[in-house]
Amino acid sequence: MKKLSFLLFSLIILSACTEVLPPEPIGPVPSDRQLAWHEMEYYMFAHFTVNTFTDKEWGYGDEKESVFNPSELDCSQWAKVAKDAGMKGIIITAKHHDGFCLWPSAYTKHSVKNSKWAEGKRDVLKELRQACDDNGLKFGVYLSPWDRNSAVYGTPDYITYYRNQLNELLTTYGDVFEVWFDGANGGDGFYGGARETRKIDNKTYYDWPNTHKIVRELQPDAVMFSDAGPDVRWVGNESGMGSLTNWSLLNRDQMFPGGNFAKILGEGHEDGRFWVPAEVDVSIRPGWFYHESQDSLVRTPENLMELYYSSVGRNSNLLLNVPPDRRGLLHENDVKALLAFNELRKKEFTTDLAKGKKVSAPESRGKLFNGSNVNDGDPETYWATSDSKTTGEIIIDLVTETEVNRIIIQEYIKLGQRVQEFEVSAFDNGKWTQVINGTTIGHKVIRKFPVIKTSKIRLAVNKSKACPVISNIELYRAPGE
Ligand code: FUL
Repeated sequence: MKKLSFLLFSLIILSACTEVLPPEPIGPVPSDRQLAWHEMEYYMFAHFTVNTFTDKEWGYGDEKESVFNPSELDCSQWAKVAKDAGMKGIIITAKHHDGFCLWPSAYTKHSVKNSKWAEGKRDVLKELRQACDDNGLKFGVYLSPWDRNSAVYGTPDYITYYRNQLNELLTTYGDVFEVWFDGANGGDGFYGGARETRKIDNKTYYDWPNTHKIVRELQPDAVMFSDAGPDVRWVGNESGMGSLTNWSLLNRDQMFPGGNFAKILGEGHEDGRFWVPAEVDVSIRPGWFYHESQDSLVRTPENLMELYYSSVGRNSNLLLNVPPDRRGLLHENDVKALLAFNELRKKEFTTDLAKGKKVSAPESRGKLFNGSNVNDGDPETYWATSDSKTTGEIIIDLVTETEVNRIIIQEYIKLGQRVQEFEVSAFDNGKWTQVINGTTIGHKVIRKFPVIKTSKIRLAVNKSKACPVISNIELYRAPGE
């Protein structure tokens, strides 16, 4: 009898302790550099090279350096626009497939140093770095692995060349937040005058693991992007569409840049062994580079808003390309669209209706993890259930009948991505009516629904890999229906 009561007593103490302990992480979790990247959400891609002047998308590699000659290049204009548009950084095509370098690389003649622009004395990267610093933006680089100018492309010497350039970029221009490795690889090109087709084996030629080591060593805080990570993955399309089901997890060890993985990349792997979230790269114009003929084809602010929902709203970051024109400026039409989109975005999310409202959760993991953590504005606090539960619900009491048509939900991803199915319901005429349902959440989902008038909103997690851990819920009444 004594033994039994001791056992019971120990059990009670144990369960009381686990009630107050945070949940254990489940599966892979983001690194600090990835967490910082998740926070960025929306930033600019700047495609700029000889193509801007030759009106091409893919330069052959035989372009004369003299064609690169912007008349009014002003990186501070790019950075000011990016900042005013609500973006957090700029990634520049330091070298695209044509091999022309926007910085005076010591390893090639094919760069700004031999252009007509300022008699070869200026450096786009240096100026952009400064402009980013002046405007509180982060700075990132795209360095095309495929180089249609290089005579040694396709041989082992090219890998040394590529790494030398990477080294230059990562040691000369200060902190880099993202290094972008493009998957387009091999084909025909100038190749130092050979003018031929060179095929490489995507899987082995670049010896990526050793290139990745260079980035880790020189810029430990930078994330690396490619079709297959290692830190950030391509979303599998260039049309701005994140996947509704989107795991930030990937079995990246079975993949490589330039492989045929587009279908997998949208959803990721539910059982993925690595944290490799998706980035949506898309252009504000039909092309990646500036073409005068596309001045009238710039996306509208409304269309950009749709892109925002289908990227940031689907647990992805949005890398929006805004190509500088032949003057070396962002074109007036693009600037207008970007700034108007920012205004739309502000109107869409003006007043968080959940803020300050009473939140109840029938299932909570003790006081530290109760429902009020989801609308306290603190991303470090969260609602969680006890470990024995993989479902749970949380109710926001809006007090009076309130119009709502948008919801933002965030998981506390430091403990892994968990939710597999959820639904949002509104209290209406004495009963709950489903408003939306969904699968994954992750860093963030933003969902639209037709305006409802309700006094209570409920988030129910119906399926989760382990106890649900929700850090934030916001509700809005956006203009329109
Ligand atoms: C692709 C490239 O071939 C395009 O030119 C562009 O740079 C895009 C972002 O990636 O793979």
